[in-house]
Amino acid sequence: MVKRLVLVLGDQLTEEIAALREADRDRDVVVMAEVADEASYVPHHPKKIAFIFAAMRKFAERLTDAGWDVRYRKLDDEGNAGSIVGELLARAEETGATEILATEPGEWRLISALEDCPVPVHVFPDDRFLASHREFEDWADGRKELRMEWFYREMRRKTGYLMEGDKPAGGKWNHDHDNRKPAPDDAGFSGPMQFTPDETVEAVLDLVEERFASNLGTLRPFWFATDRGQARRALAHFIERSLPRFGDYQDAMLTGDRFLAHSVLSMYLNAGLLTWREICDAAAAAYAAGDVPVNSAEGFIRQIIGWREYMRGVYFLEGPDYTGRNALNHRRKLPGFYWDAETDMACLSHAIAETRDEAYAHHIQRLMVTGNFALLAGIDPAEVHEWYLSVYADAYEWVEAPNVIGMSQFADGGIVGSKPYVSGGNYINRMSDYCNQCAYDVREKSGENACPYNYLYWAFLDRHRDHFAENPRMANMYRTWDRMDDAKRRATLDSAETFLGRLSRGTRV
Ligand code: FAD
Ligand code: DLZ
Ligand code: SF4
Repeated sequence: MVKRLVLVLGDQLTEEIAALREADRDRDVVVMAEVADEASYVPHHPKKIAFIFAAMRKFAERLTDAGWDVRYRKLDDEGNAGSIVGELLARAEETGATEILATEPGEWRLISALEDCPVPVHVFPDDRFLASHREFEDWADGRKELRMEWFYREMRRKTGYLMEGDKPAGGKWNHDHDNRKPAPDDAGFSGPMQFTPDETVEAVLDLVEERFASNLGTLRPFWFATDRGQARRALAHFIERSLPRFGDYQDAMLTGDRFLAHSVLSMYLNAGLLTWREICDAAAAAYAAGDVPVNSAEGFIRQIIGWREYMRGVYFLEGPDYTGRNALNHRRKLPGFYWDAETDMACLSHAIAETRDEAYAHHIQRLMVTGNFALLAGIDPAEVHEWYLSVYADAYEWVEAPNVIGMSQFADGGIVGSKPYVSGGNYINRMSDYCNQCAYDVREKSGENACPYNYLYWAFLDRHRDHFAENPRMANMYRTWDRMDDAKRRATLDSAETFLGRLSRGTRV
């Protein structure tokens, strides 16, 4: 019988992936490849590349042990074709295969490359998600607004998580209001489980060190889980140690603690080492056992069956042009400090330095520090998108783009968010300990020493009045702005202009 090739990508590392389920172990050949195109279409963080390569190598070994014929190409193997399609064609020639089985990639870029492949590719839906494309399209069809909250409630009903009959456990669907505590000085969070690199990981670290030395990011120490067994231990550790306080401190930021009570599981989940179901089952079981309060269990499960599924739905619903949207016509270049953390703004310097060291920052740092600043400063969303896609270990376009283009930069014109996520320095001051070590003064509204978020916030609203003045959720802010006396308004706008001028000239800010 003619052999078929089975493509397994670097974020499809599970025996349950559709193409493997459809394949025949006795007949078909699995193709996995570390390739230059995937490793460099954006300048990925070295930890992200190392994580994916190490997890790919271990998964290939696991498939081989299970009896599959796996043809694995390392990045530095002689004759590496440099692209996924190139590797597929080389394997087709080698084996005589005339058909390829694949699972839908998570980026339009690669979906279209497979469509153009000269050997026919049968693409199966990626059913590692709770909602299929069809289900999301049906939900979205005819709605004026695609609000996550309504989608989430459907997913709660569908899964039965935290349901008491047809009512939500704890009496309400969403416990966000209880999840806004600033972190105490010494909350003693235990952080994610860390793993010592084994021989496979060390070999990958050496390769990445040699080949990707100029990419932003610290490679060592490297402590990520790189196989399913380790990822399962990291999950158990999180459920026991951190989930009970996840809700309370979900939005907090603390200089001395990079992870607080966050799970740091997104890279494992997105790469296929864990499933959404096992993560949510574990959280729901901990709640049922009385080990976790409802605000933590609900807040956590919402992120996964709500936000994560919703973001994927939006990416595939909106199509390949989504990443190019720029509803607010923002054109400024991304400041250099996003790459080296060299800024006097303590919040940005911390969030970016942590990103550089860990290929990780938690949600509020991504949204309200780096994202908020980029939006207030009018940075080109395409540049913001490329930065986020590069620097986080969990970043693939299907989840990164709707978070950045939609939720964070409002560049989709309000599909993901009904209003832009912007705030002045007060929000950051309330939720963190950054401001008391900052060169700027969060209480000052204008002038050289004032916190830049403060005046940029009003300048943003003023600049985009046409866009937002009619938005009922923003009417209060415009009233406050309009009530300010002229001199104060002028000083605010002057400060913003001076600051943005310095930013454009590349002067340190
Ligand atoms: P936790 O706080 O422990 O949350 C639990 C899980 O919920 C996460 O592991 C993740 O799978 C899921 N989750 C939470 N929020 C979201 C969300 N908004 N969208 C999708 N899933 C969510 N997440 C990514 O997985 N990849 C990205 O590239 C990415 N880019 C982002 C860019 C911006 C500007 C923003 C604001 C958010 C982004 N997120 C992204 C969402 C979120 O910040 C990360 O999922 C989260 O910080 C990962 O850390 P964690 O595992 O400790 O999450
Ligand atoms: C992100 C990534 C990287 C850095 N390298 C590889 C690779 O060498 N081989 C591979 O199969 N996949 C890699 N990936 C993940 C792909 O980029 C990912 O599958 C697509 O972006 C679709 O989500
Ligand atoms: Fe950030 Fe402003 Fe606080 Fe400084 S004062 S840390 S710039 S919010």
